Amino acid sequence: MDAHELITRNAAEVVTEAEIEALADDPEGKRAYVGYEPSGVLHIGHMLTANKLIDLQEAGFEVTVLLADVHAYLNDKGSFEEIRHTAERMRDQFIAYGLDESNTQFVLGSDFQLDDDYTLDLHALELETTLARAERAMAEISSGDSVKVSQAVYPLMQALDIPYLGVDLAVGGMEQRKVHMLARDVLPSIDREPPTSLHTPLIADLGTGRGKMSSSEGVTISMEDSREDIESKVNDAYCPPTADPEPTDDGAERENPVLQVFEYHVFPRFDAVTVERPEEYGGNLEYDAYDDLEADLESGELHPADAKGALAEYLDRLIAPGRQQLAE
Ligand code: IYR
Repeated sequence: MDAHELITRNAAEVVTEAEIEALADDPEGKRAYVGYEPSGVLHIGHMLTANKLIDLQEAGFEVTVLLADVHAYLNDKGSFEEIRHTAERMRDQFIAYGLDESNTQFVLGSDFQLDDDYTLDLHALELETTLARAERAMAEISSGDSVKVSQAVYPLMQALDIPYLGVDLAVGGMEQRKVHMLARDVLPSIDREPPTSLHTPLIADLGTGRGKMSSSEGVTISMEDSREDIESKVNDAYCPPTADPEPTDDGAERENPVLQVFEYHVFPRFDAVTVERPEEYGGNLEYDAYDDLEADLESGELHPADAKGALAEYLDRLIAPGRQQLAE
């Protein structure tokens, strides 16, 4: 797979395509980053952007993981001391998950976001941004209903992190896109380049196929899950046997989260996937590519129960090192 393919595979969007092509032409030593509000234990949402960081490392990039302790504090996630403690646990989880340790720099937000220069630049961005724009940027990130001043500061700090960390590429889930668009608009006002960004897709809730999988609601997978937990969550997952999933009562679209987890979590990390089946049901199936598995599920060649059995097995393999690390 060439650098451009590694960078863009499974991305929901890149901004802009031309800027990504320039990075792909000479990826060696370029730096990409993702910021995470510390939560201690990795869940499947973290794993999705981490898979992209692993792709980028394979393409020649260096990677920064920002443990965004000040952002978590601004987003009302607990006392600063608690957040700092969980940030430390998170680092080891990312390494256990498969980020290349020799090529990953972990940075705490509070290591640079409280410096004088950063603070003055932040105030300059505050002068350039309306409250309405900051609020819009946070629509899919903020916790809590009422808008606090802290939530207007948050996206401006996230924008400023990009030049302060000296990164060439900002990576995040689609819920981060409005912050990155804000960054493109406001950073030139303080003589900084508009950043290039890449966004990963949102995965539907495992149980229902609706909305997005999240750690706070619905069913998710985390590094704390035992093999039995994974088996039971995957077994209960929504997985219609054909390409035409049942509509919801409100007519909203439903995704097939079992297929999405195969596509975004399993195939990027394994060269081939084996679905075990007893001989009387046709024996094992081997897949080198996600599309073939999807086609077989949709044609009925692959039964949802067999697909789920394989999914639990591969998810368990991805999670086992992190689970082990948590037990130490
Ligand atoms: N907004 C992210 C956390 C975050 C991301 C980046 I990229 C930053 O520079 C700072 C914070 C979240 O929702 O988890």
